[in-house]
Amino acid sequence: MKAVLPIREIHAREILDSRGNPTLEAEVVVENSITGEMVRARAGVPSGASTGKFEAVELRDGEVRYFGLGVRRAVNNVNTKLRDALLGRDASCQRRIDEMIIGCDGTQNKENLGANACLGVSMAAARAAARAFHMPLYQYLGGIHTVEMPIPMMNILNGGKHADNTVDLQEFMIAPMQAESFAEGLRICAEVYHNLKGICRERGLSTGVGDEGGFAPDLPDTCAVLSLIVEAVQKSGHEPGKEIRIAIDAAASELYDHQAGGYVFPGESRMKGQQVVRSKEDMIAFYEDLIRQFPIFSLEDGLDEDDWDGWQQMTQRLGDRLQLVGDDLFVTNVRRLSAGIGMHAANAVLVKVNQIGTLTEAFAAIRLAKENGYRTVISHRSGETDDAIIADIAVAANAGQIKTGAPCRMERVAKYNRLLRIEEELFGV
Ligand code: 2PG
Ligand code: MG
Repeated sequence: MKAVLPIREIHAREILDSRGNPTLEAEVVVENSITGEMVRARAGVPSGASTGKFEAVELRDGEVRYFGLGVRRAVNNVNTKLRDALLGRDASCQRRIDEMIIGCDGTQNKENLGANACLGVSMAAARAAARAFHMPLYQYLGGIHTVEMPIPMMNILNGGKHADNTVDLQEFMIAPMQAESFAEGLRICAEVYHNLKGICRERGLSTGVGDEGGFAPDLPDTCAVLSLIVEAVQKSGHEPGKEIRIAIDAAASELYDHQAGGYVFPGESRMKGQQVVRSKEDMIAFYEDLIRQFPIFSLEDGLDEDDWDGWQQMTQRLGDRLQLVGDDLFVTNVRRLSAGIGMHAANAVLVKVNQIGTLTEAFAAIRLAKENGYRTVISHRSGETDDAIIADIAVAANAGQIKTGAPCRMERVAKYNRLLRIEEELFGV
């Protein structure tokens, strides 16, 4: 069959991400075989800091330049191998394009070409196809199924690997539970963010921000963080637990210490002058205590990525009261997700396209989650570009939730702004 949108050119380059590290940007040119029109689109690949060890491989050069973080090898793989494999192929069939990318790489974890190379091309091809059809990307990806805007999980306070403060858990987020629209929810959360800044300033706490734009003050422990957030919510005129609820990404794989045989909290240890280590049982009890005191509805990566047994226990104990999101645990990988579903580990999945390396595989993970009653949260990475594709994906997949940082730093805000435009297009608000 003649290609509807034959790919005419593929090109990648090295650009910088929001942390000043190199990442890959890909461009795909397609020809609309009906009109003869040539259409070009590009996509930027994000990059994590608290990376799960089961993620697809992000290919880095390991040379002196950029402290080893250059992506010239991945760029070269796009400009040679992927280009050769895909020129002339039909961009209007994303599944086939992605299968070819996967086949060209030939490994389980994309270590050959690099998930960064694969994803750049996968995303740019989708965007080029949408553009060639004169369709918004969310509509191209989701068709007539696009019916729902995601609820934002807005990060307002950073810790862990995303900041140099004493806060041990990585992300503290707020979600507007009763907002009439995405735009209204965004306003509510942004106002809380500003009030949190005011409170920090009044208390002499730092108002500098972490990698995802949330504030990053030194605080004694997790309860102190949550109390501050509750105060900011109240100051904004909202009832914590009703209009606004709290989500945490503990990123516990980063805290787990094999030698210590448990989860080490370095910041809390420093503030208390004694080493704080929690076993998996302690961690579950710790979360249970937190949800008793604070209106937390969602907990991501509460335990280590290898601790299936702990995840099962935690899900049994807290799963009826809490959304338990697997990020490093599942790494957007259908194999790990189906294992987790079989074990009743977690009840939601975080979806990061670069953890797996193609759009088709990310959508497969979303589908599998939904079929099994697991909730889905589309997510940015701590290292981002100005590419807002996750906004389109969240809408296309009716994912329900998106986490994309603070309303601060343009690489985060770009996603929120894209969602505002999509909402206007879809629902006229
Ligand atoms: C996470 C992400 C995004 P990173 O752990 O969920 O917030 O962080 O991109 O550093 O893995
Ligand atoms: Mg996470």
